[in-house]
Amino acid sequence: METALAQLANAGFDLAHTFDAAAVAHEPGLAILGGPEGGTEGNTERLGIVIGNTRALWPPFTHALRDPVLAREAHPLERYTELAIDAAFPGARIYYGHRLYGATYLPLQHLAVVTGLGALAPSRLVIHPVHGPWFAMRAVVIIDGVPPTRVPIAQPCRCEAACTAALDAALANPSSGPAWVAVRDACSLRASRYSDEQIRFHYASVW
Ligand code: B12
Repeated sequence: METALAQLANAGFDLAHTFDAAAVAHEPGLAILGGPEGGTEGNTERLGIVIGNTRALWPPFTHALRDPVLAREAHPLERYTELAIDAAFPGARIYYGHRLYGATYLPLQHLAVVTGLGALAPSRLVIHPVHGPWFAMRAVVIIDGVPPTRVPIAQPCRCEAACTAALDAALANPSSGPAWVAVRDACSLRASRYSDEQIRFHYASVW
């Protein structure tokens, strides 16, 4: 697992949060993580890992975009994510945040909250204790192993009225990229803020 995670960190996926996949399988939308055995206690394939990234993604991803095949993809970041995670964990069960399973996405925000990766703020963004709102969750990998016990964490940021005001402003103007960036910027934890270039890329559809 360490080698696979080091390989992913090199590719810019520098967050790996382990949890017990069987323990969360009863949560809404997360039954799929329990696996074919339905997440029973005897299931050994229950070490879940949320793979994510911070601003560390940007240099390796922009380097990879020099490949014209990747650059021509409709969703190059999604493709880059799949290539990197599939290569790091060949044969593992992998669930991607951008793919539909049945009719829904895997509810990664809910998973992050119940496993203590972060806490949900009034802005409805999950806040990481170090990176604040400046991180993304990309996939969940399930492998054999002994999982840790995780519990939800307390909200790590000071939520001033600015946080909800920024969300209300964005909801009133949902096609405004800058309004959605302001929701993240309203958080008191800002040390890991993405570069302007990375922000523009992630908010391109609403810029
Ligand atoms: C679908 C989706 C969207 C849709 C929302 C459609 C809708 N409202 O119906 C769109 C494309 C608009 C979107 C936008 C954004 N999203 Co979005 N989105 C998702 C996705 C893929 C699935 C959410 C889902 O359906 N969950 C399942 C349902 C059952 O759970 P739910 O809690 O009811 O889900 C709702 C909320 O998650 C909400 N939502 C989704 N994104 C955001 C962002 C904010 C700020 C808010 C208030 C709500 C919200 O939409 C869902 C359906 O109603 C998740 C990744 C994942 N797999 O979880 C990312 C995710 C929730 N989004 C995220 C982000 C950051 C954003 C953006 C702020 C930035 C961006 N460029 O992606 C923008 C905000 C702009 C906007 N207009 O909302 C992050 C949140 C990270 C965090 N720290 O909490 C996630 C986890 C993706 C990631 N890579 O980390 N998103």
